[in-house]
Amino acid sequence: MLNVLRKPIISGLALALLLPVGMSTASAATTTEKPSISALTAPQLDQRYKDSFTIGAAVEPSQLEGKDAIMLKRHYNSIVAENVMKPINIQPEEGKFNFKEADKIVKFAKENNMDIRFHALIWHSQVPDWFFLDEEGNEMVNETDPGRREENKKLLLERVEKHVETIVERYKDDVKSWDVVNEVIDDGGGLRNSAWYQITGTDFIKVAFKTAKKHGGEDVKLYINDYNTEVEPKRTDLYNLVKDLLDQGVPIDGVGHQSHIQLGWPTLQQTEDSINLFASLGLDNQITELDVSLYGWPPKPAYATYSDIPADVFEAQAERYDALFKLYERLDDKISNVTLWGITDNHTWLDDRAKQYNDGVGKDAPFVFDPDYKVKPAYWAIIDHK
Ligand code: 9MR
Repeated sequence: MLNVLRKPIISGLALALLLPVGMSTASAATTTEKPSISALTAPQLDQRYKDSFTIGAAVEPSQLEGKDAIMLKRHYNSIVAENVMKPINIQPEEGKFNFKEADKIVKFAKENNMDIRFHALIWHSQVPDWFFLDEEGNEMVNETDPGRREENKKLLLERVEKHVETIVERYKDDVKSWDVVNEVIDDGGGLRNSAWYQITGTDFIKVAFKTAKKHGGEDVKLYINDYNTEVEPKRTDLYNLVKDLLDQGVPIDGVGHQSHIQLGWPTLQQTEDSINLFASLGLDNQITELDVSLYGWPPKPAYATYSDIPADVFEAQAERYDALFKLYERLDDKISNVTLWGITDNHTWLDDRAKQYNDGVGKDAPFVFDPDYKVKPAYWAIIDHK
């Protein structure tokens, strides 16, 4: 690793392609004479933003010890499970709840005074098949008889109720914010044509929110969570859905913007407009899964290893983080939490994505801490910015 990042020699075209619209290559080239110090003792990120919002990290239970645990205690005052609270892990078989791994995260958070986000009660992915099988074991989505379809719908909604009730009753005193439904809007527009939707229409969403509020009480904050909430047609479709549900009395408290973003996409203006749009409905906003990928879409070509990533790319990422956190801070009356989808660059789902598109070879680096637990230029950008 570089100890001191010096003014990079920038290939104009390469960098221009990576930068957010409106960001000049000249501004990205500013020297950041900031040392790559240990993140384990660097100034605390969560304290930097304590007057604005909490700062979270997504974790696996295996990350609750060693250096990752030190990082969590030092820089983050909120936590979310990257996987272990999803339906397939919590209720793999009907009626057989498995809270072992989820409990580890809750225990760690409580011992360290961290807020907990629950991710996610209902999702179309990482959900066991049994939810969608009828009493005879047939797939409900294939049922054509109207009477049986009604029965199936009733059964699935009962299952939603039981799943949500059991989990919320267990964690309601510990978990503040809940992703009640995740990714219900289709990328191309409209509702995602998931099994949940095919069998119940939008009733699964209504039942999930109502059940969570009924058992969680007024203090729990309930979110509808999705990615690409900044861009059309998703943003408008999510807005229309949320508005419609609110008009029907469905207890939604906020929108979770996953924010799996890139150096140059989406624009800051799109991000700001989206937060303001949902705030105009009286809702809170949370940035729930932030990572700033070094790549566009698809993520190729990718750097093979971390040390192949050029310094100017880290500088461009720092510019991006700087602009983003300035925006979040300016809108902090509308944003209560910013969660990064990982702790350091040594563990990110984006590596799998980079590998998938580059014949098994590829490394991404989306966070503000490097794989060796040192701070990156992006860290200095958001800890220091004026
Ligand atoms: O980071 C998660 C990864 O470990 C899992 O394999 C993947 C399974 O789909 O889910 C990832 O987290 C996703 C999150 O739950 C919802 N939004 C998108 C996230 C990245 O794929």
